[in-house]
Amino acid sequence: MKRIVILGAGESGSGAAILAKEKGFDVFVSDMGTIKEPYRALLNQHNIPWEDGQHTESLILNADEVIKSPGIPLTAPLIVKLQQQGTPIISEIEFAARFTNAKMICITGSNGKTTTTSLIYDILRRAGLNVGLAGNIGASLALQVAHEDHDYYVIELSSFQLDNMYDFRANIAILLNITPDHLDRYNFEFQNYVNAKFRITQNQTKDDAFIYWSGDPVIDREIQKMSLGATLYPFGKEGNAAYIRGNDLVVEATDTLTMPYREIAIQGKHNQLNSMAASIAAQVLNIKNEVIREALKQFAGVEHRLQYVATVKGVRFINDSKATNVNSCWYALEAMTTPTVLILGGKDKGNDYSEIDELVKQKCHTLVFMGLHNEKLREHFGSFGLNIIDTDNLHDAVQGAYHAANEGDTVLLSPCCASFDLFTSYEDRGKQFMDAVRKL
Ligand code: UMA
Ligand code: ADP
Repeated sequence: MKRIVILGAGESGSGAAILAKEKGFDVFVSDMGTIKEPYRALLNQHNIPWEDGQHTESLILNADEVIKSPGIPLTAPLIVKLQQQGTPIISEIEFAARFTNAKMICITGSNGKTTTTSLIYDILRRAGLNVGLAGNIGASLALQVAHEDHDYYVIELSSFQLDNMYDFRANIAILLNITPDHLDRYNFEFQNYVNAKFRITQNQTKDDAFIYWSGDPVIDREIQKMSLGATLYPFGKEGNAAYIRGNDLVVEATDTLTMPYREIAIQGKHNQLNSMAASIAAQVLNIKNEVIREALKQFAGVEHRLQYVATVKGVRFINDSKATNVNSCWYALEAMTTPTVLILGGKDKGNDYSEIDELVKQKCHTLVFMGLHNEKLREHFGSFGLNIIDTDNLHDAVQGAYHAANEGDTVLLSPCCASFDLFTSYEDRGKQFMDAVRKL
């Protein structure tokens, strides 16, 4: 019997273990940390042997194939050892896809994945399709394939998941943009990260669609270098499969849809692009324009992404906690229409803040640093002549921002950084921010 070892028993690994067990493999799960209770219970319920607190090499190096959780870096010593001895290492998505005939609609990019994935999922559900939402969002693909397989999956793919995908084929692949992120996982080489993103196109044929933002210089440069098998649907420029003409969003991938972009519920330039990508995917799937139009009008967006929280004594508070890199903060600042107090900081992933210099100078009068290591922020923004408030906790950051703001201003939490220095996740950071604002 083929032995499959699963490394990491979070959402991804526990789902993969259950699917592997149900498909009759000899399964073993190993987690370096402590397996969280719900996942531990799931493994026990399915009689799957596991260990935590260590990776016992003698139980792992004898695997025929390893499924690696996306949070484990490729440079982890055990992964290097497995690679050296030639053991195939795949991602949970690669594994799960072997056991379903569903159509795969996959979304990647540095920013906008969750928003676009959720919007496409919403459109497909409105169209009455039997669809699952998976990947870097919600329940793992593997668990859904094991227990409630669907006809379509809308899958958000992170570069970490793409890293270990080889034979997987996306029927529709969307690449929204590529800007520096997660460089700490890519040997601080941007090209390594770019290559991971482009894996979304591998194995595509002309029957498949590749939807991408034509305004992105990195995507544009890479496409010139490659020969892509898929039918191409660029968006963003007049004449593309979707673009802005005057005050209208125009989508003409397989049909023609025109609607005033003011009617799109999620606002901001970045959301126009996300809406274009989603609408093209929907047209390629032959979904009626009326359905797409209604979804665009009603889709409320996703929490922690430019989410309005409250107005306190004339000061608007916006929670953009999911802005975990510099480019997403750029779009948030770009969407600001009032003087702004920006709260930023956290776990720096090798950030280059110069991308937001101009917008910070144009729109912000105060910067509030919120993190355990604010030195890099102080060094970068210290000479801008702005009011700077240096904090190491959320309470002080919110209080400081509130007192620095004038009536009519906006306080924007858009941190450019991961949250793991002070919070358990970006959701935790966003929730704590909203709670603190509501208590003002
Ligand atoms: N672990 C080891 N050995 C190690 C390191 C970690 O065993 O060397 C263990 C940990 O102790 C832990 C488990 O691995 O128990 C966690 O694995 P994981 O970090 O891969 O987390 P999962 O719960 O499996 O969630 C993963 C994705 N997480 C990451 O990529 C970090 C989830 O994306 C995804 O929803 C889920 O699989 C299902 O596919 C989250 C995420 O933060 C949302 N993604 C990153 C992002 O959006 O920036 C990419
Ligand atoms: P991801 O899943 O790729 O992290 P999200 O949809 O969760 O993307 O959005 C993350 C952050 O990026 C939010 O702060 C959001 O306002 C911003 N954002 C959303 N779409 C885009 C886009 N197309 N380009 C740049 N920034 C975006």
